[in-house]
Amino acid sequence: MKNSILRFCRAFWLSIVFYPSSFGQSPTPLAANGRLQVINRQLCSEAGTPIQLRGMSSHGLQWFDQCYNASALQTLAMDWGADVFRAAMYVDEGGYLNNKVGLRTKVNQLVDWSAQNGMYCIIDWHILNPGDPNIHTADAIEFFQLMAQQHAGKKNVIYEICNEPNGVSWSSVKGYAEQIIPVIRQYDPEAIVLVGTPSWSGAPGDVRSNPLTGTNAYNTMYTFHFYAGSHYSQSYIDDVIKTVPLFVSEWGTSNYSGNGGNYYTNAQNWVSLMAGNNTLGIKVSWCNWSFCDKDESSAALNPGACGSNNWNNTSTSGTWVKDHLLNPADNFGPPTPFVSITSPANNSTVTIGSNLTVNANVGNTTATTVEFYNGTTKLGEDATSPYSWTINAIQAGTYSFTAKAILSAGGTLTSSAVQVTAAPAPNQPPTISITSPTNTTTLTAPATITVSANAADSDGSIVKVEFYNGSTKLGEDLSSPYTFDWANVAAGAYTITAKAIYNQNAVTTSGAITVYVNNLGNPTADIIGPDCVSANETKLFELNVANLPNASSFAWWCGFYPKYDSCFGTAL
Ligand code: IDC
Repeated sequence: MKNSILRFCRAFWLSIVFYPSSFGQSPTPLAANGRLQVINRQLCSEAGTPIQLRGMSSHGLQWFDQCYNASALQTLAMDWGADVFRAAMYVDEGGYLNNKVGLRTKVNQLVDWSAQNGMYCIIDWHILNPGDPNIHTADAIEFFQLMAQQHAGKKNVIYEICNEPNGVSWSSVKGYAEQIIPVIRQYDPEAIVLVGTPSWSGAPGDVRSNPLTGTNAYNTMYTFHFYAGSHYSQSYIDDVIKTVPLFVSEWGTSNYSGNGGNYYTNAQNWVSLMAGNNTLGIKVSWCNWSFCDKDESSAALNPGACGSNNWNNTSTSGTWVKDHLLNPADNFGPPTPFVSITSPANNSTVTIGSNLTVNANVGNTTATTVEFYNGTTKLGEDATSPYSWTINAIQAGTYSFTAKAILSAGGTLTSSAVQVTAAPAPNQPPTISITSPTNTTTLTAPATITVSANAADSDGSIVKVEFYNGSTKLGEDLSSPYTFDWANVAAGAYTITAKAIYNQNAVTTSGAITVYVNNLGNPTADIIGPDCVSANETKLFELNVANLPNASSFAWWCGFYPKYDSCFGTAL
């Protein structure tokens, strides 16, 4: 039976009773999948089944209000087979910042109409011009706090926090995301959050070297947007989805302008990749741009369709996309049983001699026992959940752990392997600090500067400590207490450091101290100026700062001679 007929039946029952699934119709996408989650970069149902959501994005809510009412959303769910509706709420361009209350009300209605029709709803903070999401962080925080408070606990809400960052780096977008995600999580801790990527959500690969972490990464996906007339980078995306959880929250059959024809051959290539035809078989969810009746080739409805509530009056693009929403029909199938090793992480390293616990999780089925293996060697087994096995004082080597569940219903299920290396603890560098003289000590030339340092190493031994003036080595000491006498030092300011060299070739440099040496009591060297001044004569005396690097005051005196005053000065 075709999905469209099933959906028609659901629409029929919906109009009579409120809850269609009790009558044996196919459950709605929301009823079938419940609260979504991200497992191993894959969007999954509440039960842990990998799923793909397909649906439509609105155009700008501020421009096409009449396209987004209760009957439109019902038709999208029932006739189009949409699993998800994206509410594209432009921030600028006459959008949210122009009409905050009105657009919040509209988004709230769209969330609820989506839920009533069994669809997920993406709340899209549609930044586009300007492209830096950080420009409106304060408004975004306020908006997402209100949204998360309003919709907390509803299973159908997905938050998209920045549509298409452009002219801005990933690290800057990440900084924005790190401010917004906690605001959402405070009220709606489990919801899926979508984060835009640089270059109009065209560069999700930028995330790879610097992804969000911790709770900011939990149930978070990154967006990729493509337009079939402009984007042909399938092999790039096939590679990116190996490491980055991806959601295509917007794509069009047109070129990137939203217009300029339809490119169905390339659109088919993308739809096929997103359906799971990629190296790892990952299903990528998508929303098509756009469900509106604007006269542009990406629009799914013919001009005038919205004003007459004619939601099946599709353009050529709308006809193509609707067909690809309905065929193949959704397959949200029964949850797949699985066993997986939850820790340690794949490709992790542990310290030789430590105790390592391997933890396994059995889902969507029950097990009587879980056996733990290193390669083909059985390590042991656990009959109670949470399942684990501990290796005491692990020896050097490379391990390949698997967990094998002996199922209650008979048969076995084996996890994928987790590789772990047991290696020596990473080398700890030595510590060193100068204990004397204290920073900014002032001495008199010719000075002897006695430098002393404390140096230690927790997992090795100190070979020697070297003492430096700037980058010039002064000397070294091979044994503790480490000290060096720098004798006969002329006036000047000196930056002194000490380096601890230890037996594994690592070096730690101490913090620097500055020592000042002044030429006290040497008036002729310290003072630039005349030897003698006549009575009542004004003459300039200058300090020779090269000799007096740290002088804090200046004193001068004059002796009386029959004819002249003779004056001397010095620094203190
Ligand atoms: C386009 C609309 C077009 C509108 C323009 C400016 O199709 O009618 O005039 O925005 O607001 C995106 C954006 C999306 C664009 C779309 C097509 O997310 O807002 O819509 N597009 O240009 N990214 C790439 C393409």
